[in-house]
Formats: sequence, C-alpha cells, structure tokens
Amino acid sequence: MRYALLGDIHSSVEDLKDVLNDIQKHAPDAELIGTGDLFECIISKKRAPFERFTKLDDVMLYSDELLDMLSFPTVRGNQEERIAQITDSDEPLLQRIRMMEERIAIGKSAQVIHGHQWEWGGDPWMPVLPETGPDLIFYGHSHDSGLSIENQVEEIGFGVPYSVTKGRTFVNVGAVVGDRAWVLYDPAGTVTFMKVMD
Ligand SMILES: [Mn+2]
Repeated sequence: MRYALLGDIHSSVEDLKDVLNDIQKHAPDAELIGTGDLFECIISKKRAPFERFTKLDDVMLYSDELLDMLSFPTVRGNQEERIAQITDSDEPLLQRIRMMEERIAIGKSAQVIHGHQWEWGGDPWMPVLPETGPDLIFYGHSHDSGLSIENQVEEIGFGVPYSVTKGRTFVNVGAVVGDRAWVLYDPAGTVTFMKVMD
C-alpha cells in the first residue's frame, strides 16, 4: 500500500483539484492522508484570543466543492485548532474539525503530524526536530518541501525517490496552496516529492 501525503491546503479549491488529479495520475492506488491546515481561518492569530463566533461562515473559508474533495483522514493543523477554539456551534463540520487527531500512524514506524506543536525558528524557518519518537515523521506547516535524515538537511528534487531507511527521517510534505506539492510514500522504503507541473 502506497500513501499520498498532502496538506496546507488553506481552502484552496483550485490547487487541491490539481493535486488530486496529479495523485490520480501518478499513484491511483495510493491512500490519502492529510498533514493539516486543510482550511483557512480568516480570523488572525492576534484577534483570536479576544473573539468568539457562532457560525463557521464567519471564521473559515469553505464550500461544498472543497468539502467533497476532503474525504481523506487528516491530522489537525494550527488553522483547525484556531477554528475550534473560537467557534461555538453545532454545525457537523465543526464537530468533524474537533475530531481531527493530532497524529496519525502509518504502519509501525511512521507518523503524520502538522508540526506547529514543535518550536520553530531561523532562516530558512525550521522546526527543532524532536529527539524521540518514530523513525519516520511526515509534517507540514512551513509550506516548504524538505528532507532531514539524522538531523542533516538533504538536497531534494521533485519526482526522485529518496530512501527513508538511513536513520531518523523527517519529511516536510510542502503545501498544496500555491505550490501544489505532495509526497508519495512507499513503505518499501522511499519517499518521492511531487509537484504539479503546468
Ligand atoms: Mn500550519
């Protein structure tokens, strides 16, 4: 079973359409898993502590077309956390957002997490990678595709399979919004960074 990882969609219908078509083209057998920030919260981080809302319409961007495409399991991102934090309503979509897990396991040694839970800093903006945990972690949040093996940042290209069996490996899946990037994971031991080409 292969996996297609995708996230940081930020409610971009057009970019998501292109990525889903790309997955269909290159890996129609792959199981989809989301890395979080599927939705765009329109209330800023600054305003959020002081405001409360009773309708998702006032808090996030979404449409039926978007929701129809978001049928795969996903971890929650900081956008979903903010939406849940500032909205009080009985809309089923909000219940669904509240149910999103922080982590999803893939097999015995791989895990998916959005990554905002870690400390971030520097330029390029990078997370302080946790020293313990699974051998293979997929994350997002920074909208940069990237690969770290044993705390070493590796050069990557798109469409090239990289081994994930050389030590503790962190895969930054990149963003659907703007970049139309995603990652194909083959549990036989490789990841391939993918990007929709025009
Ligand atoms: Mn994020």
